[in-house]
Amino acid sequence: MEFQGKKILVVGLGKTGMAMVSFFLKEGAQVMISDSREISELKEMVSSFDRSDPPLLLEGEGHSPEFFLKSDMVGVSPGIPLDLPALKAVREKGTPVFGEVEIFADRSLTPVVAVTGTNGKTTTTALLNEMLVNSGKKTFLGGNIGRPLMDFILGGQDQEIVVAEISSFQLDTTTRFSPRVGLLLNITEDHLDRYSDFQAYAASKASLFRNQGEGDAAVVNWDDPICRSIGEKLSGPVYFFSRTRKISPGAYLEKKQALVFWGEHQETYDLSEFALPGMHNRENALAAILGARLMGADRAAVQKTLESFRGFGHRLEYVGEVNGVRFYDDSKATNVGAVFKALEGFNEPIILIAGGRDKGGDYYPLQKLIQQKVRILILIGEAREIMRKQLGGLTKTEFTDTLEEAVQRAFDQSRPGEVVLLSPACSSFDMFRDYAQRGNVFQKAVKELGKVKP
Ligand code: UMA
Ligand code: ADP
Repeated sequence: MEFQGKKILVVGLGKTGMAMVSFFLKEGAQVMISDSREISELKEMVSSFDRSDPPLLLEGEGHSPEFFLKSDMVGVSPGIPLDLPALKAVREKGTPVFGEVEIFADRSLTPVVAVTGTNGKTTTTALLNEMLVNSGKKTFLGGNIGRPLMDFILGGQDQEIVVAEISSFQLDTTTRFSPRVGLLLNITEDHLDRYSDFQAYAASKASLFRNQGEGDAAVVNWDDPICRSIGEKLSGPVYFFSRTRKISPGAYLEKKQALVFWGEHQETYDLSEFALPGMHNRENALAAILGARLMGADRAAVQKTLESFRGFGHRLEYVGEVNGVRFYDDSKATNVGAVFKALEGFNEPIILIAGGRDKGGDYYPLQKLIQQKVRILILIGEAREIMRKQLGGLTKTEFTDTLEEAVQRAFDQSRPGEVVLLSPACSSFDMFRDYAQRGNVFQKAVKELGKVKP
């Protein structure tokens, strides 16, 4: 891809957009920027680029076809809906539209291990990265996990492996990305506010493998029927992981052990010191072990990492105990699949706090678990009416206006031995900046209830 002297439009000036602007300027392009933020904010954001000749062309407060049509190429950020009228206009004209992963694919020959799936991406990507680092490998960790892959290109590409978390949004704007090893963790309903239907979303995830060739490999969840059917259609080597079936080559969970089969040869990893909660995290561990070993991690380092890895906050994070009631912050559970796994993991009666911004999917898959395990359902946010319609008849259900009130109501009605769980099944943007802020507000409210025992 040639950028020198071209007029390149960057759509969205978040982390990805800022990295793309740096890159295109370095390449000698004339850069245009379009963002929904106010123009004054955009000016402030680009002031660090110190560019007056030729000046950066800015469009604020929206995206107009007129502005877009002035460009020769368009680099879009992952959060930008691809059906934007202005994007349609440039596509009709034949102007190339791509995301930063496409530029990465064009400019890098470094082997990539990439993780996608509806849930568990961040956890698995970080675990796998740690396994490689503990094996002495020099890695670049990036992608949807929070650091654009563009930073690898801008940083001189001096790592030997790129470990990438890849979202479906990122897959939608690349045609050439091809990981040496691709991991597909699971596919359940999410982001249906952006995709036409579930099939389109699943197809986006499957596209992780579309360019793989000789020497590449896929690591795929056998227990997830959609992933399995994608894996079975691949022509290259597939390493399935499963909690229900021993497959060779592949990985299998047997009590507190991970058994890995490489044809004739077998390896065993001890998971008794693995600190992350729930069976889903053991599935993530199986995937990470396979991915790391396929990328050259050594066995002892993989075992050591399983014992030392502590994961991240807001993912079924234990907050503490007040008067015999245990509180868990699962604010990162922004879809039904994650909440399903959270509920599955408890044997105690649960008071569930859920709700937020709806993403267009169904809450029905939670019905059985709500009926079996949730004693009280407290709903907050924009989605509370639709959630009450689909889940409300199954258990005692209430509304509160704030998360703090929800925590207080949960505590007032709780009994010793019960669990209060924040696992929203929705995004946080109706009431909070992001999932982390929502989780922090929850944790603060718990701490204000009284003496919290660790
Ligand atoms: N914007 C517009 N028009 C719009 C929407 C947004 O101009 O219609 C602007 C915003 O004003 C803002 C910019 O676009 O200035 C934000 O762009 P972005 O949403 O693409 O965000 P980035 O900061 O570039 O972050 C992106 C990923 N965000 C999304 O996919 C929504 C980050 O994943 C990722 O960490 C980062 O690139 C680095 O690769 C976040 C995420 O929520 C964590 N991902 C989704 C998820 O995990 O479910 C897919
Ligand atoms: P992602 O990056 O895909 O959002 P995270 O590791 O951040 O994944 O976890 C997001 C949510 O999904 C958390 O609530 C976590 O408990 C849950 N989760 C993690 N792994 C899995 C899995 N394999 N299946 C279902 N839910 C999972």
